[in-house]
Amino acid sequence: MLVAATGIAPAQQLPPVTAQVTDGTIDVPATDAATLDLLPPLAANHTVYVKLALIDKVVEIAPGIKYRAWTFNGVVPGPVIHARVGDRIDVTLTNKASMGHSIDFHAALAPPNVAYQTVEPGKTLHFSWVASSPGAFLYHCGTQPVLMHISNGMYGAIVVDPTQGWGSAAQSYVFVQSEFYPKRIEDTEEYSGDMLKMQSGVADVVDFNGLAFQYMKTPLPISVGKLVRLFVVNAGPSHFSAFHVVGTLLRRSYVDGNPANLLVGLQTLSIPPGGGAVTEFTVLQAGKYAFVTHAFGDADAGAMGIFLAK
Ligand SMILES: [Cu+2]
Repeated sequence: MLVAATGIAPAQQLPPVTAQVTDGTIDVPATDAATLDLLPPLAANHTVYVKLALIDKVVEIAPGIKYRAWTFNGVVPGPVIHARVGDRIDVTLTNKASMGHSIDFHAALAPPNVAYQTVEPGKTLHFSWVASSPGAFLYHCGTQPVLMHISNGMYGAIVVDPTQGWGSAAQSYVFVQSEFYPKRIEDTEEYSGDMLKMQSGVADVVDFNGLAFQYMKTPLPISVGKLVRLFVVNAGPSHFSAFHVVGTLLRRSYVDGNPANLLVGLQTLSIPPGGGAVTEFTVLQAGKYAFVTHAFGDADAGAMGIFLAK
């Protein structure tokens, strides 16, 4: 595939996107929540098979807070998808949940009413598209009300590598920032989403990768003097991320993850809801380096973690 200096393949090279809906559901292997901060390996044959089951699932969103989530494959965020420019993304979305859902890929050029149509329970949608632009992108459920479907856990990251790759890094991590608006369900220990809170935008829980404070409890290892690369996507639904690593500068950042969108020497990286970025840094001494959204109300609500440099 021919690619311009922007890293983007010309749209006229892309095949049209069609979709098929069939009756019945398929079995999809469960996703291990421990894999949600890592890039999976690339597909060997330039076709990435993405099989996602829509599942209602109770997940922990903050220590002790059990939330009745709507999920892609039983995890929040959904599985990390990894492709490179030119790869075909072959999507099968099978609905085992109690209501209709859909999937909207920010990395794709596709007619939304075709590819992002709502799939009713007991049905399966199939479509494919070709990744034409490198970056760190959001995917999410686009069924109305989108505010509620995103707030309830229906989002994930897709990373599209540029044709020349990202270059070597000692560590790479994927972060999806998001907010939750929980309300206790009467006579239970569980929570569900509160639409009024979602509309007000005052979140009780803000997190990286679906669980508030998880990387405070389990710091992520990095190596002194070696490049660290982060793929950061902001699912929102409503809060900006002011991504910041305490004790270093972000040496290079790519807005939405396209290397043509280079920013250097940032203290804080702004990532809008529905946006993404790739950012790189190095630390020069061993220690504990916190990462936060510098919107500190949100850090206080759980969007903070630790890199442990050795
Ligand atoms: Cu949904």
